[in-house]
Amino acid sequence: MGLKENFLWGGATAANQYEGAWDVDGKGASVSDHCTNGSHTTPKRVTPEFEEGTLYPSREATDFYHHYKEDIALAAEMGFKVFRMSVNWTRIFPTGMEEEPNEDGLKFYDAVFSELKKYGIEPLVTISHYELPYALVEKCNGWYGRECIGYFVHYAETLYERYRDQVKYWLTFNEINSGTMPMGAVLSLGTIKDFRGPVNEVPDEPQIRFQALHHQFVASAKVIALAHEKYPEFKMGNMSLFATKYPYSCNPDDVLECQKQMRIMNWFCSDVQARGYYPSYMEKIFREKGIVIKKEDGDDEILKEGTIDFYTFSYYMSVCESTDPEVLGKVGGNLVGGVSNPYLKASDWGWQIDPKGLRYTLNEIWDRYQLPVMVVENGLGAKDELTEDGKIHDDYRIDYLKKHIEQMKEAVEDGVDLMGYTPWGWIDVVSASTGEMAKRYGFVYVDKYDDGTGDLKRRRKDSFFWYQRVIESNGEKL
Ligand code: BGP
Repeated sequence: MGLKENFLWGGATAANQYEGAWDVDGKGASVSDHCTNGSHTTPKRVTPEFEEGTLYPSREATDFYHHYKEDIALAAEMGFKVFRMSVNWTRIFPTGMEEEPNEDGLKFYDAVFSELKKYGIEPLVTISHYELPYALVEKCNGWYGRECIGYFVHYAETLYERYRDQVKYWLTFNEINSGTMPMGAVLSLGTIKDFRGPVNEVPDEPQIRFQALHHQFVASAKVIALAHEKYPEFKMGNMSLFATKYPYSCNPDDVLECQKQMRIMNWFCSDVQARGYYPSYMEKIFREKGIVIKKEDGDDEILKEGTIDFYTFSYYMSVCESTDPEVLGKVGGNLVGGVSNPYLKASDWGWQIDPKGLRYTLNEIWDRYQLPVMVVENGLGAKDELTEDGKIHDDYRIDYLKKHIEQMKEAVEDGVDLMGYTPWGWIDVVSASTGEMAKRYGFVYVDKYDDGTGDLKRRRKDSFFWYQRVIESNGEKL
């Protein structure tokens, strides 16, 4: 059977981690621009004012802004059919609140899309990927403020009108469900008014986060409904961070706990976005957490009208859930909580590698929604070494991706309607969780380092040539 003939092979990036040029041609500051660098052991910090002498890695990132032609040529050389990117909200509306868009910002994406077209590469655009205007944090505590909905709709409409002939595939919010976790308050929801400090010390405020998420659901549904009404050629997707969970043991208590955590973390947001209403299981969970969602008249209708056409997600790892205090005390989890799985190995950043989990997840998603699915992020963040002759032998990355593609193919055999695959950070970008450059995912190496040095030269890693062959053979030659 194999993958579809028109399978969308490509790679993924986000403006805040890739573009740089943070204050060029009228761009305003986003939440990411206010984040310092960190590492696996030292969390990055948010600073409301910019500190003299501190490194803010998103500012230059790996400078797609000035390298887009070269980078798109590299993507084309690998045979990309699709190019996942995001638009930097503050390049179009520097504070998020302007009436008129910044023409220079719009022109940049005109140029990017026409370059992609030159090579027959389809853009896949995330409208909001951790790039909330910082001015909206100050004005209304980010997405906690209902007025964000209006600003976002105006922004999305501006993009639709301008790029209607260039862009067909859109995702509304990157990893919208990261707002269910405390750390989602920073990059995803921007509910950090007056907060300063390490990102892992951001206060855990479920009432605020889930209210902010409600505003994102309404905003997402509004722009999806608008697209369906005015731009019927558009295909609109969600984007969820899928952190697959297994019960740590077959103790029914663990199984039930796992089901609950799967619902809160992995299903809740996409249930709303795919089905058009809040799932009934959340009522009890909200009660337990003392959360009351304030809805306005008409919100329920909006959610119903704005459901997605296809389902996308990021997949890096899985984790286990346990109720046993002894296990909980002994076995640490990873970024997404839980406890680690004794059958799996982890990356240097503690993310547990689980290719079969991808097959399992694809099947679960397909069974639940019966919508076309796309894996829009996956990959191994690892330290790469440059050899003396400027090569990067990243066989560990090839091994990771190969095993995940194998499992995607199994899922297709299982009957999943899989549209495409865009591994994360196909070219090295700044890490979202730590702000590091050392955590690299790319097929293309960028000479840029954690102290801010580097001349931004691009180099093809071994995985570059491997992926080129994978695409050429439509996934047959792994
Ligand atoms: C996802 C984000 C991306 C990306 C990726 C890898 O959560 O959508 O923006 O960065 O994870 O994470 P990290 O960069 O922290 O390794």
